[in-house]
Amino acid sequence: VVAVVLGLILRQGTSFKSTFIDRCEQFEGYNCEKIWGAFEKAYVGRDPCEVPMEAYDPFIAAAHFKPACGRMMFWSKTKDLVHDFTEKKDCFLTLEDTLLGSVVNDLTWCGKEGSSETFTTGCPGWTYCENNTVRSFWNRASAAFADVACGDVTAMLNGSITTPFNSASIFASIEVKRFDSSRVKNLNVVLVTQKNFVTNCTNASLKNLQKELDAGIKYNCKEVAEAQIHECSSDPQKPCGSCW
Ligand code: ZNA
Repeated sequence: VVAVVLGLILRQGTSFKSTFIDRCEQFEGYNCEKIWGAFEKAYVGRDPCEVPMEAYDPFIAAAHFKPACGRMMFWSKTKDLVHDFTEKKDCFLTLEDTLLGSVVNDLTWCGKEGSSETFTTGCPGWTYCENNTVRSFWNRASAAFADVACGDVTAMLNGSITTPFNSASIFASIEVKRFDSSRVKNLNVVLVTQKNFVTNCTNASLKNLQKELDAGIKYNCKEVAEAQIHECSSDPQKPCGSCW
């Protein structure tokens, strides 16, 4: 009994790291122990509300990746739909499909002052404090993903809300601002609509999106029914370019 309890305690302490390493090893050509070390340095031993996004710079440098021009997919308020689509159809890559985002997707983690451990409970929530461990990670990883965006870039936005382009979102506050016209040719917005959708491509927030874009980046918006996206992702016969 003692051994089992001890085992459980030890396993709890190492499970975050082993999940990180296992996910990292799905990608070829990276030193996952080194990437873990760089990641951990960002927050271990720190107040979990005082982790600025720059703390993850060494992780970003260690997990450098090659952009997939023309296939990069951004999203805001469409998390489940977009990942269902990218999982089933090998057309686009979201941040969560790359090493950068996949190692901690859907996880919570933080450190504590005076401790060298990684905790997965008792961490500050997304809005509890601005510079929290998890939020700063996504700010930094999103910035890195947007920095290398190239060719035609796609963004799946939610047409069932009144402000699909919300200035408080990471997509608006970080990613769009980093698209550089020397690399990005077009931004193609896929505005996902449901039955009683409240928004279309003439939406005021989408006007702001166009204003925010670096001069020289062309803009396109298309309303696409959510059902059409589901149909397309579940039909292996349909080629990438035919979904919208
Ligand atoms: N995979 C993630 O958990 C994640 C990914 C979290 C945050 C950002 N991202 C990047 S940024 C992603 O690759 C997209 O390209 C970008 C989407 O960020 P967004 O524009 O801020 O979109 P969103 O739908 O508002 O938020 C994205 C995700 O952030 C959500 O699904 C949540 O996991 C998290 N989040 C955002 N706001 C809150 C929140 N979680 C808890 N409370 C919140 N208020």
